[in-house]
Amino acid sequence: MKRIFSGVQPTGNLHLGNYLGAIRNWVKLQDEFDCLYCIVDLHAVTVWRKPEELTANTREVAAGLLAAGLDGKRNIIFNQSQVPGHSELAWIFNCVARLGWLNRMTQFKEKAGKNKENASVGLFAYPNLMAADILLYKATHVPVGEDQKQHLELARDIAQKFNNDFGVDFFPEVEPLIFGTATRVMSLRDGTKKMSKSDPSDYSRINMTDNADAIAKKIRKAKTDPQSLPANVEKFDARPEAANLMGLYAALSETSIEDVCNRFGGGEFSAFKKQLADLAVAKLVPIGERMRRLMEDPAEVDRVLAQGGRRARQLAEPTLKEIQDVVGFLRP
Ligand code: AQP
Repeated sequence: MKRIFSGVQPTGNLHLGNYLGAIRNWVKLQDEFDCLYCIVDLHAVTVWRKPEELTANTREVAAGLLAAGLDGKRNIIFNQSQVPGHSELAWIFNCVARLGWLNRMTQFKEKAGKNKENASVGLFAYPNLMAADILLYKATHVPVGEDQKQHLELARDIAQKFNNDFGVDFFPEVEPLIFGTATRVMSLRDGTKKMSKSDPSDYSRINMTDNADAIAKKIRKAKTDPQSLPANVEKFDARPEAANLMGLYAALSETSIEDVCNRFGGGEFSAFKKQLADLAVAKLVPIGERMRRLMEDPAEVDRVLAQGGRRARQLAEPTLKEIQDVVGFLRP
């Protein structure tokens, strides 16, 4: 059986990068795989969050997933803290993974910044929890963006070391699913920085709840360079903002980047931005409207999450018991 596990942090401001790089692909995968989509609130608290914001963001992300077309019946949609097995398996993996492995994780270095000594232990051990998320359900495939590739490699290493240490063939090999387009949508203010929920500038990202005016304004104000649009991808390295906007057009219209270069290359940014804005509005506004309606009905969102939590626990509990037996924990 092919099983997908994927997660998104409830850190507010779901954006076009989350949609194109992850959620839209998840919607396609639900036809082919048995899928668990998890709102990873345990990961979110590796950085301090206001409790009421964490709760609200969890509901907002759930609403975003449902509004984008994920079916709460066909998929298991839940927030991570409802299933204690994630934390329990993460502890075992804390004892399997080596310090040296975690020291190599580039995302910790980026997120901890200069003041590494002051980062939480949870932020450092984050990849072990991610390995637990995936392996608790013996997921076979994980859709990953560029930035998560290193963590998935680590999950594979942990699974292998666990199997070797205990002389078992317990955890399957997890395969990455990498999608061709929009693996890294960049900030509208700086084409070298990832579009991110936590960027202080709201103009850096298009939020899934932005209305048509906000989307058009953000695209109009997006940073560009003084030249006309590049006619081929060879120019992209030197022109990150043009590459990002043209990449967005390709991803939203589901055409190739070469087609976008052929169609708009040599043209002016202003005319292109109008077309990009129309396209983004057509794709995102209906999702944003559904999302807002769902956010006005938190009971319905909570019902989907509660049902997902129950189903996830049912899947996780027997696996966790088997893991405890492998490790030798007494279950009297
Ligand atoms: N800019 C992006 N381009 C393409 N894909 C992206 N994803 C996130 N940003 C981009 C993908 O969305 C999924 C969920 O991501 P996440 O919210 O769990 O974590 P993140 O990657 O840390 O996202 P942010 O926006 O940068 O959040 P903050 O600012 O809170 O750290 C993942 O599949 C991710 O690849």
